[in-house]
Parts: sequence; C-alpha cells; structure tokens
Amino acid sequence: MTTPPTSGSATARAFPNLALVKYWGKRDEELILPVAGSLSLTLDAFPTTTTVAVDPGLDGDVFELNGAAASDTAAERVTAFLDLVRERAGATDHARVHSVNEAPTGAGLASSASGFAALARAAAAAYDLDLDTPALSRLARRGSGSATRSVIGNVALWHAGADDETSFAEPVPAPDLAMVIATVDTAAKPVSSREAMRRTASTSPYFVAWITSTETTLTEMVAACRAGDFTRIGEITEAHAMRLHGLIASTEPPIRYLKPRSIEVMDTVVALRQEGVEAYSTADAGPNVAVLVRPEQAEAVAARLGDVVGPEKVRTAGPGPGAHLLPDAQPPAGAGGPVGDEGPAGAGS
Ligand code: 2P0
Repeated sequence: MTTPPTSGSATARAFPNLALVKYWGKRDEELILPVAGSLSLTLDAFPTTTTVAVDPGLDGDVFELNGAAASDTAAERVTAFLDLVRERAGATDHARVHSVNEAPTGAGLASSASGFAALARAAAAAYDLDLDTPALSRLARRGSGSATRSVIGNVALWHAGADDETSFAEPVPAPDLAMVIATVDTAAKPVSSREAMRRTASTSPYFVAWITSTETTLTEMVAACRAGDFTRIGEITEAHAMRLHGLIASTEPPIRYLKPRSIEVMDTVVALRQEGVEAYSTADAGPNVAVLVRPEQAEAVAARLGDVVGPEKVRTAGPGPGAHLLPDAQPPAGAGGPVGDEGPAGAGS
C-alpha cells in the first residue's frame, strides 16, 4: 500500500502553565500516564509558537528553536513525537519544525508544556489529523506530561485516567486568578524533572502517600475552583507545593530545588498574608517562586517581591488560552492571539 503524500503546513501557539496541584511521577513512562491527576493555570505570557511544514523532499525532520538548530536531544524528542503523529495519520513524510519560545531563560516556566502543546496542535493540522480537544490533550501528553494541560485554557484538570484514552485534561470553572513570578536563579537545574520523578518513585518512602494524598487534594481543589473559593484554592496550592518539595527532598540521594532566596520570597508571602493580602506560594522543579493572587492585587504583590529579588526579576501573568492554530500568515510572535475553541470564554487574551 502506498501512502498519499502530505504537504501541509500549520502554525500553532500555546502557553506555559503553572500547576496548583502538582504532577510528579509516572505509572507508565512510554505513554506518560501520571500516578495522580493534577490541576493548573495556563498563563497568558511566554508563549511558544511553532510551525510544522511537511516536506516530502526531506530525509529526516529538521527542528529549529529560536532561529538556530536545536540540540540533538531536543531534535530526537521532536522526531519521536512526530513519529506518533505520522503513525496515526498514515504518513511517512518528514517535516521542518520551526519553534519560537518567548519564556525568558530560566524563568522557571516549563517550556516543554507550551512546546509540546503547540507542536501537537500544529503537527496534527499539518498531517491532517482531525482531533477533538481531549484527543489533542492526550497527544500532547506523549511529548511531556505538563503539555497535557497547556492544550486547555485557564484552569485545566488533567485526569490520571485508567489508560491512554482516559488520561487527558479538560477545563474547570474557576474564579479570576493571577500569578506573580519571582525569578530567583536562572542556572540549569541540578536534576531534570523527568529524572527526579524516577528517583522519587524508586527511593522515597513517602511516594505512596504522595499518590494517595494528591488524589484527595485534587478532589478538594476542583471543588474549591467550582465554588469560586479563592482562599481555599490558595491554601491548597501552597500546601501541595510544600508537599512536593518535601517529597523531592526525601529521595536518595536527596534533591533540593529551592534556594535560600526562594524561602525568603515564601516568607514575604506569609508576611503579606499577615498584612491582609491574600497571596500563596508555589514552586516547580526549580528555585523560582510563583505567587497566586487575585488579579487586582497582582501589582502590589509584584512590587513587594521586587524588593526581595529585584523588580526586573518579577513578572505577572493572568489566565491564557489553550493551544490554538494561527492563520497561515504568521503574525508577529507575542502574547495573545486568537483564543482557541478549547479556551473557556474570557480565558485571558
Ligand atoms: C507540574 N512539573 O505539575 C510539575 C510540578 C514540575 C513540578 O510537570 O517527564 O516536564 O516531560 O512528563 O511535564 C515537570 O514535568 O515532565 C512538571 P515529563 P514535565 O507542572
């Protein structure tokens, strides 16, 4: 059987997300099925814009990131992902992938989330795969776990699911949220998330408790979101982030992502609360701290955190849209762009 040649081209944009209930640990490494569900806020800043152009003349995929050839490791990961897309599309032609990532280096925003969500959207269109939003979220999951959630705008719930078909993200109604992000350190992390997750699963005596408690926490968080209970959302966010870092510290050899300055930011957030400003800390697999606030308080909180880390190291973000296609003529890269049909109404830009 000969496969019909494909020569499509598509451009998509996706934004990073910050988890309020964290994903940490896989029960299936190949399918990237998580040990528990998670929930995040997709941001309206620092997008990745990716064009996939199928080219029957190529011997292999070409991956360019921010205008330069990507590393071999990154290129291999993109090709492995495109192989999945081609397998489903019944296609064999390779593609040129051109990606621009606007996250400031080391800002602590996982570019794999926006990167694979944008790649999934663009590659599905370029290879003529007609996927609904859950199917697109499942596809993005195969690139990177956190990308599952960046397919969805605003607040996204990633179900752990029973299998590949049932492990995808969907929107959850929530009150208006904003994040103030304090960059503490831009050095490369000592251990990648992927490797640290493996070490946690194989060495931490707390891992089983993490799995069971995260599912309970997630149920509580979804209820708080639906109820529009900002205070409870914040309390759960901060507690779950601290649990993640406690869990990571319990590995052997131990891993510690937080720095003294991260703790200083977190203490400032506690002080802000004592002064009556509702703000709650979270941190991913790195030293940078994101602070969940009501949008109207973002500016005041940003000024306060600027006193700790320097004003130039503080950024604020609101809720952003899910991964979406851009018109063929690529507009200048930047935050915003059309909100995809995945994005709940009013999901930011
Ligand atoms: C999260 N993180 O929920 C958690 C919290 C970091 C800390 O998802 O191996 O880059 O590609 O599935 O998605 C980072 O992990 O890992 C992450 P892979 P990913 O956002």
